[in-house]
Amino acid sequence: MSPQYSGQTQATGSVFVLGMGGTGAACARYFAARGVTAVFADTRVAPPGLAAIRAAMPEVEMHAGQIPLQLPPHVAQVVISPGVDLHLPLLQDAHQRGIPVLSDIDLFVSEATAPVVAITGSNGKSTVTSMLGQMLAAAGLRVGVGGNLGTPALDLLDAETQVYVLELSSFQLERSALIDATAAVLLNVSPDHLDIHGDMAGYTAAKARVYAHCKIAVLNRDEPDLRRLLPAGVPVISFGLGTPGAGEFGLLQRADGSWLARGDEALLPATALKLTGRHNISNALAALALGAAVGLEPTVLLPGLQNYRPLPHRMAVVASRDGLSWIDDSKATNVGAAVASISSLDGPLVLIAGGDGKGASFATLADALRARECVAILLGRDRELLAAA
Ligand code: UMA
Ligand code: ADP
Repeated sequence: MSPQYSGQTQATGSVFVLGMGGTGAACARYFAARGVTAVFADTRVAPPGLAAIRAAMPEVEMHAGQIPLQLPPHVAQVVISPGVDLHLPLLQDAHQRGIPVLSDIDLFVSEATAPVVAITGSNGKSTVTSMLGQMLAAAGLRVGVGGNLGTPALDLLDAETQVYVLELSSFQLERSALIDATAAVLLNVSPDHLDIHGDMAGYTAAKARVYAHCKIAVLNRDEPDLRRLLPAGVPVISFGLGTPGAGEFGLLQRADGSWLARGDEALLPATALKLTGRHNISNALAALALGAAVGLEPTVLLPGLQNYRPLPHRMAVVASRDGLSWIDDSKATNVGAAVASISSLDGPLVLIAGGDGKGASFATLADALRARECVAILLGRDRELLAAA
């Protein structure tokens, strides 16, 4: 069921908040500050946000362990966290009664007065979000950075902030109706979370919502299938690893190496980035394109880009000895991410991989390993499926 929106985000009755994790706790602080009464529910018996919700709203009505089948009569709005099941009877009830169901992201964008940059994709979201945040801060702007990255969006709201940079997951996008970001990007799409979204069509449709109401779309030229997801007539700034056309971001090949560039303007040698892998050059170009979409010249963004170091667990070199490197890329939690990282490394490889495949095929991972000298140590839930591939 898609979120319903009736034209208002400020409730006149109570709000029913589904989910008592980080998002639920941020909702409690948000509604408490605005004098709005709320009811909270979560299927978990001891949800992690319980204490924070009680601290913000000491007298609040809470349902931990089960979610009521129907809404109380005084409820005028439902706010739904990203991890909450969309098939709950309570949501059917809201739908039948015409009560709007919104996400915390909907509440956030309806109140944010500064430009919002919305970033999604199967891989590279956290990198591009934190990278752009650092670039904007180094350029002297007051910037709020969060969303799926960690700090719930509502906790970022601040009248002094000059630009917001939000990482959005497919779950947040699927539960949102109103996101009218100043600049939006869908970095890439490869299989992930298929256990929840059902199939690639459902997952891609959720991701594409980032563009639905955006003012400027940032588009990855290296994923031609994404172009069809853009709304008609939206202005586009593109990025990709090929030679850029006028106003586009890309790589220029010169006698002294590859340069990040806008059109024919060389900006920064690729070797100046403190990052490994071509996927990270793509991430840097995406961040520059998003910066341009909120009106910033690339040159003011370069100091922050050049000093950006990878987040923990993203191709982080843990140790190097005798020509061997130990690399922690444990945030490669889907096949596309693992393939990008593996492809960015030369030489013999010992791969330690495993966990939950979330319904995806491992075929492209097997393809990436087939041609090279590799030993794989497989563990976790889907180790047998990995071994078979
Ligand atoms: N859950 C229940 N019953 C409920 C509600 C939730 O079992 O009634 C479970 C969910 O299935 C989920 C977990 O509880 O596994 C957390 O759900 P939540 O909605 O309470 O999550 P929050 O604590 O609010 O955190 C969410 C994001 N988590 C998810 O989308 C699962 C956080 O992203 C995000 O940082 C936070 O909001 C602030 O915006 C985390 C994440 O793992 C990092 N995201 C996934 C990813 O990156 O792949 C999408
Ligand atoms: P996300 O927030 O989307 O999970 P991260 O920036 O945390 O993405 O990166 C997670 C992993 O995804 C990295 O360790 C790397 O393996 C891979 N990755 C990062 N950027 C890209 C990209 N642009 N394309 C493909 N894989 C990527």
